[in-house]
Amino acid sequence: MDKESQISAQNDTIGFPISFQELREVHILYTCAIREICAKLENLSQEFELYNDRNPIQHIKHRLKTPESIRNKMMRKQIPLEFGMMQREILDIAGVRVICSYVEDIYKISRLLIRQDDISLIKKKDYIVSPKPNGYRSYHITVGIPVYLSKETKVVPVEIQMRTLAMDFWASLEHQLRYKPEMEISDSVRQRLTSLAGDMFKADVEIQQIYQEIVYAASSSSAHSRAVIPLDNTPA
Ligand code: 0O2
Repeated sequence: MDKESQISAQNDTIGFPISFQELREVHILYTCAIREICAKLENLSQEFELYNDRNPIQHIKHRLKTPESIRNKMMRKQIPLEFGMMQREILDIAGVRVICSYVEDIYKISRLLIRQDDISLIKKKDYIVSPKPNGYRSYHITVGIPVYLSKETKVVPVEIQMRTLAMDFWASLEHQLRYKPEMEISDSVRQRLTSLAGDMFKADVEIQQIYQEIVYAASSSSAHSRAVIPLDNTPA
């Protein structure tokens, strides 16, 4: 399918009138915003690596929310199915997922990102400090980032989900299980999943402590003279 028919096919599933031109503009705008955020995250990660001899970001994924998923969310939240309402109310059309090595890296990287002059914090949900009842843990921030076009500048929202490898392992598999329509998840399986999320968080805490002990031992020995950027877990 060529790009033009792909966009018109998506248009059929969005559920409200939107011109081909508008759809293309949205696509370009949100894609640019994702690119800007990814570049900023990669820059921060590289600088961090220079001073700490390790990469705080394991990998970065991104996606544009599908028209079907946008429509479902608008219907679920009883948002009128209009183009303007979509732009105003749906703040996760552009999504970036950042998988970090340690819990402390999540807070460090998010703080460094938010304090950049052209970034505005729109909202923050800390599911690490306050996990969801099912055990889901992740740090979500929605930021506004300017996209400079030839005739105007638009501030575009991007939802950034930050997690450790363990949190991502759990969330990815739980998401797969939840969306298998042929499978009914029993209460006991739900409880096992929730308990597993807790165990994985314990592993996150333990591995971070091991890391900190190793760094502390290395920095107090005279052989290790490089300065290590101090880290803390204070949420942004
Ligand atoms: P997809 O396909 O990931 O885009 P809000 O936007 O804040 O008004 P919302 O969307 O409920 O309301 O926000 P929230 O709670 O921050 O969750 C948004 C996203 O977090 C979800 O996107 C998931 O990616 C992830 N998430 C939240 N809770 C869970 C969970 O219990 N398990 C898993 N695996 N992921 C979760 P979407 O909208 O589901 O879709």
